[in-house]
Amino acid sequence: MADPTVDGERFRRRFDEFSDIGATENGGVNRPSLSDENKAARDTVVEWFREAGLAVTVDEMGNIFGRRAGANPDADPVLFGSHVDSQYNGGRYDGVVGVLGALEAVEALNDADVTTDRPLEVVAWSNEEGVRFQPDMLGSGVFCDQFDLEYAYEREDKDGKRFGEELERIGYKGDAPCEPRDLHCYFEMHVEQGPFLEQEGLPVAAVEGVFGFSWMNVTFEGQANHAGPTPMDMRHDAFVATADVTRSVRRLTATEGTDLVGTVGSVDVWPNAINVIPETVEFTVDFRSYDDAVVDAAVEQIQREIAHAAEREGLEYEFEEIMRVDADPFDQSCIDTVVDAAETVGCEYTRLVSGAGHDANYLNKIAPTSMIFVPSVDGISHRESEFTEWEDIVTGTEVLLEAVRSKAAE
Ligand code: HGY
Ligand code: MN
Ligand code: MN
Repeated sequence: MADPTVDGERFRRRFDEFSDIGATENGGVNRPSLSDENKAARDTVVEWFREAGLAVTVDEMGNIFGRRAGANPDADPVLFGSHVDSQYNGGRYDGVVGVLGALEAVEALNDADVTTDRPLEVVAWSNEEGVRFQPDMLGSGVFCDQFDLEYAYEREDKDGKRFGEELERIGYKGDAPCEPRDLHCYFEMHVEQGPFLEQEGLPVAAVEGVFGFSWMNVTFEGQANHAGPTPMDMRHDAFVATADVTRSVRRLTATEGTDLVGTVGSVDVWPNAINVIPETVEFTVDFRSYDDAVVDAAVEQIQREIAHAAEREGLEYEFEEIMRVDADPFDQSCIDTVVDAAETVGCEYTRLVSGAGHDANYLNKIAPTSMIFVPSVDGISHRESEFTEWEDIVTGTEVLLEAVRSKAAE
């Protein structure tokens, strides 16, 4: 029996075909969660999973599983995958490399006619990005008991469309229960989305954990008025307060000795007119650190800054923390398995912690978990120009295949 080998050309043909779904003219993709483009991507995943002989199941959150029988049908499966929803005008690699890489690993086993002891399951999680429906990692979050199904179904996008209705509309509100079940372990291959692997000139990282993070929604309510005759001391300008808070976010991240990162990424101004003082501004704050106490302190501090900014400008405000996920180290034996797999493959590697959130954050709460990173050129992600060298993706897939085989033999 031949040793299973990754077929980089087959994988690349698939990846290029997949990149055409929801392609943007600047080389990215626009496949936000539960959009028609996301449905087309899902349909392709289901078709390719079936072609690879996998038994496909869709659960209540639209998570797509493809199961490959093992010699020991009752053994807890090895689960591996990622997500295929994208940012608005995002990159082609984020998430997709992990789903199609997992499929390629299965195809390599099929070609070599290898039956693993444990069953294998490949997965494409719903709503990982959290840009259309917050919070992110919603599909894996319900699967790992971090959110209940009703809460998820009620999440609304900016047009007031509900997650549950949109899931039904695209035909992916499955019957399988979306709840924790026994898994032997979980692996996720993903682009690093940062600069370190490229700076080190390395093709692979064993991921030792993921930053914890908080997502917050803030609304300032001031008073629209004429930009001309309204004296400055009579103004209640919601955008000036927003700018103050944004500066505070940046100042907090400059605090000595922490790895805190902070972003004000989404800002909606009303009425958003050149000659009208902004009345309402709704914006988001995203804080992350590998130390939960640092995120807690930042969330506390920014709430004080929001209250002060509102008071200075004479505004009302609303504050909601829409999501909080704790930093967690991954399972040491899964990390070691990734390291051993890299050594078996014969590639250089390092160890990293992820600043980006992943479905693995939540899987790590119900099963031993680790991740495999491959480099992001110029550290770019969440941008159409996101790029990873194909040979690095092939190397990462070879490491994934080895790690999965090793755990499936336990
Ligand atoms: O926000 C994140 O880190 C991920 O892209 N959902
Ligand atoms: Mn991702
Ligand atoms: Mn992402």
